[in-house]
Amino acid sequence: MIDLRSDTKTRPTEAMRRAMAEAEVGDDVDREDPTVNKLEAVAADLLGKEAGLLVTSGTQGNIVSLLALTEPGEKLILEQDAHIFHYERGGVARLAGLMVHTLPGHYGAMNPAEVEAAIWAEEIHRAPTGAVALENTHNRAGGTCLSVGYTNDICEVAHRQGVPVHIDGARIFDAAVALGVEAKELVAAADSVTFCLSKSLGAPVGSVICGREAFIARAREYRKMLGGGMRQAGIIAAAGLVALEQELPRLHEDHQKARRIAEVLAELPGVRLDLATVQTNMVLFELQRADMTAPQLCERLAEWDIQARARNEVQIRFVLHRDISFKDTEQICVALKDILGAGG
Ligand code: TLP
Repeated sequence: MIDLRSDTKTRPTEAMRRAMAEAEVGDDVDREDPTVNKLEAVAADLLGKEAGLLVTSGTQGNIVSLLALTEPGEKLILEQDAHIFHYERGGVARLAGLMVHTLPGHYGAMNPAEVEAAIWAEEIHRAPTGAVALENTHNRAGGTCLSVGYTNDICEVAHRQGVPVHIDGARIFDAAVALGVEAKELVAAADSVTFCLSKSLGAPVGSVICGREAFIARAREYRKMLGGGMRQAGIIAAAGLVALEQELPRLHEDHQKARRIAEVLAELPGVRLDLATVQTNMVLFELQRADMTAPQLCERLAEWDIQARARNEVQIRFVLHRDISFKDTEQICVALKDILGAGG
């Protein structure tokens, strides 16, 4: 099966499995796991931050970061389509006691002036703003990138009022590759960043939070509180190290595959696709046809051994990743032309 549902679907490579089997391990709760320590140092170095912290998932990375940056009762400013808002079980409200203030975005980017206005001045009636969170790449916008300049602008606006900025960088390296910059430039002005080993990087488990030493020390406590102290976690970290070494250099290939599919799709009848959103490894489009809904298209693709998932009756997201080859990509294009070529 060719699985377009998510880049979370990848299986670990042979090199990852070997590294996991051979990993030197220890008790990470006591910071005795050399492989975890190495991954955290490598990650921090890649992102230009003082320290790193391995966590179980992107969701845990975001909640731990926000717990460490904020106090209960404060406000979290988010783009209205943010993953934290839509897909993380409302953890920021339940676990961190944060009130969410969402703002509209353009390709996932909030207007800095609106962010500035949303950071309420200290006043007896107002909840203080605890943090602003950005998402790069932006999942629901179709994998779009936030530039260095934009990120710096938001951080400047927030920092001027003493508010920290967290970046949900689940796919930050995809943004870096697509923008032709170093990932550390994209997060330099932010206080914390989470990136995922288990998305486009293809590792089986794990995410890493990076930031200043003092922030990471606090985050480590919250990770423990949430049950994320994983003991001999070097088994997981070993695959993460391989991912950073071997998968980072090939992320651009996933972007080429997404582009190829998007260009084919955009020409087909009843497909609404904004090619400007196709910046990384995702293809987000709508099917506006009398003869077929988005879930029905997924059913037809299954007949070609292609798995895809509709977001609703009209919208579909394809995600390209290491387990989909260029040959598979051509097969996807053939299937799409066959299924959607006629009618409309
Ligand atoms: N996204 C997954 C699903 O949860 C929808 C996907 O298939 O794209 N931030 C962003 C931007 C994400 O895309 C995701 C996962 C997360 C955080 C959460 O990561 P996990 O799944 O590791 O908790």
